[in-house]
Amino acid sequence: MIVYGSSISPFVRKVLVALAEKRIRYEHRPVAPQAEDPGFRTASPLGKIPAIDNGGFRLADSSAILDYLERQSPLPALIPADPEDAARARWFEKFGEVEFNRQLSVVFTERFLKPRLLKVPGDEALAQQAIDTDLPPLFDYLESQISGPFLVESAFGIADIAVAAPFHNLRLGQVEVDAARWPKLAGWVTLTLDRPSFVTAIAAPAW
Ligand SMILES: N[C@@H](CCC(=O)N[C@@H](CS)C(=O)NCC(=O)O)C(=O)O
Repeated sequence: MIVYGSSISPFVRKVLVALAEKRIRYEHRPVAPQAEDPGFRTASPLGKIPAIDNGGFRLADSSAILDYLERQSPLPALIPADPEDAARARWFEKFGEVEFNRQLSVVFTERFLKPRLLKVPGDEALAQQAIDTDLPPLFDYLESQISGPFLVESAFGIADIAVAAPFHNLRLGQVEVDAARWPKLAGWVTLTLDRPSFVTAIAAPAW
């Protein structure tokens, strides 16, 4: 299987973590969004990362890809069998992708992407607004939901993958969860990002 996309993307990271958890072998091509690579553009009609090509089966979108991987290689299960747990896992996946990603990408863009990669100044006021005002309610919510090592059920799965993946981008924006204010969240983030699958995904080439 070929996986397209820079590991700096939280969505690509989701796919790399799921592949590592399921011990599926892959070839990583760390292309940037909208890259001209013809194989990538066929797999990703909108030019977004990630995308995969599994022996000619091409697919974009991290959620669609994780669904496909789950059906192709059911073990270890990353989507719970119980209907309510599965629904909650999906909720957390969407929460990670939409609400959380929207706020953290402000921090990531202004503090990392612009100054470090695009070589233009970032807007620190925008980053600070996200850190001081927009992210804390989301952290409060996550703190209220954590009662064990995993977000849903008694096993690691897509909820943990999708919500933890963006936290690495926050780290790149020099933001760590304040353990005094959000102790359960801080512990869960550290535990999850320290998993071998996350360590491998984070270390994968960005370009
Ligand atoms: N829902 C998609 C989102 C993918 C996405 O937005 N990726 C970003 C990079 S983090 C991208 O490729 N953006 C380029 C663009 O929107 O043109 C997924 O889960 O894969």
